[in-house]
Amino acid sequence: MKKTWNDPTLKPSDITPEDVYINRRHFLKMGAIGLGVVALTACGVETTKNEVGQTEPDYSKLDELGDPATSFEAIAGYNNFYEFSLGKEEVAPLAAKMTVRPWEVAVEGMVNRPRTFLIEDILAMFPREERVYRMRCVEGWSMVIPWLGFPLAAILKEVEPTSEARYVRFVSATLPDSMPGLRNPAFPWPYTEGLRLDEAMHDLTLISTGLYGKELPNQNGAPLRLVVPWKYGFKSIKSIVKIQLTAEQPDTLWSSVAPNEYGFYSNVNPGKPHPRWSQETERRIGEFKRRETIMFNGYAESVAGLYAGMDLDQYF
Ligand SMILES: Nc1nc2c(c(=O)[nH]1)N[C@H]1C(S)=C(S)[C@@H](COP(=O)(O)O)O[C@H]1N2
Ligand SMILES: [Mo]
Repeated sequence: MKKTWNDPTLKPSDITPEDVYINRRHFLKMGAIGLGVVALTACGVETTKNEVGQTEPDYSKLDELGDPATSFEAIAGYNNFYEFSLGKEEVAPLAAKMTVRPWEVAVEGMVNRPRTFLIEDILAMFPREERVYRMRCVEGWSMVIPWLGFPLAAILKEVEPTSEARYVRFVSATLPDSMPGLRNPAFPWPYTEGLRLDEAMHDLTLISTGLYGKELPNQNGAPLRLVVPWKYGFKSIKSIVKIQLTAEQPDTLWSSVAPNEYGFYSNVNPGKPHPRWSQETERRIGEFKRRETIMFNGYAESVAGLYAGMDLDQYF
């Protein structure tokens, strides 16, 4: 029986038959290598501003679907971080001026043991592991990123959420001296995001403090950012200074800017078009051809149960 896009038991294999999947991957792999060679021939070995999206993926780091990690140059050179700039390739040079030490993160609200952690405490207390995750931006591009981090659940357990806590709210730093984008009045700064507590406690949900085995580049949200791989990229809030446990669903920056376009859940869902564009396909940075977007970004087996019985058209 054919499953509909919002069937919580949907798996990637239900959407793309395995044989098509493997052939397409093989084709794309060859395409990516081809592009890498073209880029080298045309522009020399140095990675220049205009070719970050064409640098070769790292075939020594694969996600669990067998896809290679996007190049470090692209991950650290093509960024959304509106506190700095709306220009993806302008973010990294501006963010280089952000100071990420000292850094404190307050974890507070409906918890028994509120605590302000120094970034050094966090690095010492929570052992980090590498997780190779897909990241799918709501704009229609994606990357595969080898994060270093630890489950958000570890830090939440440390502060002991009370029985009334239902949601987690996250707040980014506002550093006017280094973040010229804060002067853009189109956005209600600070950048805020939120998760339901069970989403926040899910083992896939990470606090990342690094990537490619190194410290997090500033432009990727140093010194610590959220990573929620089954949701659109904007949920993965950067440079966090506050984590609050709440009873009510928190407002988020994007849902207050455009509530009809960016819902609280924002699960990757190829069947739910953005009001202004389709979400059925995506451009994997470093690849030539667009590929199909997968329900819950390919993590349905682990996370669909969180939304059992929910109408994903209403709770988008
Ligand atoms: N504070 C903050 N967090 C943010 C953003 C932002 O503008 N400000 N952009 C979001 C969006 S739209 C995406 S796609 C990802 C991009 O993460 P990356 O640059 O590490 O790939 O960060 C998200 N987190
Ligand atoms: Mo995004």
